[in-house]
Amino acid sequence: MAIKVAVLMGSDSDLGIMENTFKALKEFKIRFDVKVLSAHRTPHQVVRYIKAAEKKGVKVFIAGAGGAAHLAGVVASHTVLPVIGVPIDATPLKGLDALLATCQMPPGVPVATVAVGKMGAYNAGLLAVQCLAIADRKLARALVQYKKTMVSTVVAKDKKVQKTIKK
Ligand code: RP5
Repeated sequence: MAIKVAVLMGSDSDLGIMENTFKALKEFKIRFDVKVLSAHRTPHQVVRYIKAAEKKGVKVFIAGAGGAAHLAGVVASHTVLPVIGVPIDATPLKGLDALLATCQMPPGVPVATVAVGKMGAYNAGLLAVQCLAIADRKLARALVQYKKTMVSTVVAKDKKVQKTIKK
């Protein structure tokens, strides 16, 4: 199966968070590429990577970065493929800096920005799966099943809570 998703991160220090993106992609058996590249420290390599990924058949980019997090925005400026941005809590501003830098894009260059940190990183993977599922019925069915499982999980949690409070 071809690589459909490219996951970029600004530094190796983002890996612990971005592993949550890998988790979501793996749950749906999506093959993905991972690359550490920085919008500020390796600007030319970022552009080269995007072009090579497009040629390889990548359909969605995910970019995680902290601080002045311009990685997702820069990726979006060089492609017409969907770009999902993951703001990472890497500075004393606790991710608020990265959130604003990732989501406050000018009209014409959208970045689908998820929540700061690991919840957002997981959802970025899931959102990429949802993008791919538009043209993949099997994947769409797997997503429907995923939602059903979520329902049963919450129902089971409720049962547990109900038992606990009746004691
Ligand atoms: C950002 O700066 C990276 O995405 C990372 O979140 C943060 C710190 O990078 P390092 O100094 O750990 O390389 O560009």
